[in-house]
Amino acid sequence: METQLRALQQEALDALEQTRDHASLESFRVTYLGRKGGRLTAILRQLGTASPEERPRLGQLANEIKTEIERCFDQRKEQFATGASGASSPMVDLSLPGRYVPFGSRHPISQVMDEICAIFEGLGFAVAEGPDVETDFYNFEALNLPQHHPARDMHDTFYVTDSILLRTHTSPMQARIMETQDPPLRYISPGKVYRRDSDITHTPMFHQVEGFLVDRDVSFADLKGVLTSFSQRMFERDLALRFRPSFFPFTEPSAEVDIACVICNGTGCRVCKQTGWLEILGSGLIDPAVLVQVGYDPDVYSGFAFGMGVERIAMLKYGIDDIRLYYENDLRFLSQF
Ligand code: 2U9
Repeated sequence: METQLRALQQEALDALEQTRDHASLESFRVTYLGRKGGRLTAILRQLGTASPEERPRLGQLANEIKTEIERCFDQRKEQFATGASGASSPMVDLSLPGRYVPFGSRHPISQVMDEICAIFEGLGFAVAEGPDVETDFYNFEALNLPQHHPARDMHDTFYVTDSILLRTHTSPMQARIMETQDPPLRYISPGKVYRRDSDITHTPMFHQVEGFLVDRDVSFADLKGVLTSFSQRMFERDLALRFRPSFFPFTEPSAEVDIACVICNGTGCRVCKQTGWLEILGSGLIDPAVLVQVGYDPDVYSGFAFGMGVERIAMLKYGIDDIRLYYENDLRFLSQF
């Protein structure tokens, strides 16, 4: 039996040398060390047939051999785990292509909002974000929209209490800045705004970037220069701009700004409804009543302000025709940006 044990030890250690991967190592374990039907277990079972004088010595030898095979087995396993087996192991095949790791990207609205902010920062504007939950005072009163003013109806406001609401535009932040700082000031406020409205062109929450500049001798020409510069950078071409008279309670005079249609370049198509123009933002010179509200002397200071919907700008830039696509979390849409 001793000869048998020593032969098995040699055979097992040779076989271990031949293992090349985890699969062949496992098959080695089953063949030599397995509890049921393993070669060593089979010899140990025969111990009972040895003479009582021989049995302790053979038992000890068998245990030593088992421990040695197990030690070499563990060592081999460790070599495979660290890739140090020495053999040309198929464990690490450097020619295999890498595994695909799915990665996300910023939402198209966030991307366009960042782009708008970067353009205005390049024109010297600072960025200030404010709270989504506002007071009636900063959202309406400070912006020349007193209680019962008919223009409040345009905003379809979500009220939290009688005097607390979800902001309907980002201008309240600008009123807060004007109230606490002295001109010259140049700020933009990006962020979420809320209105009770939902259809193909409106969602109850959307994003705006609004901006203002206050200094001495600010004129409509300054507003035109800044917005022309912004539009040409945003739409990456030398576009024509059109300023159409309009009305906002916080600006006087007010103008809506159109760009030459980015699809047909002004000749008329389905997107611009044959007009050749696309509305991109609202603007105007800050109403003297707003300047007085925040403590500025309107005879010394003047300013301009503008506001745009980010969803609309992104729709025009990328040719998106339904605002709801932004908020359906459909990866087939989102992964295109
Ligand atoms: C202060 C004073 C005046 C901000 C302005 C607009 C014109 C405007 C809309 C465009 C589409 C909002 O996203 S939209 O629905 N905004 O047309 N916003 S002037 O005027 C201000 C802001 C702050 C203190």
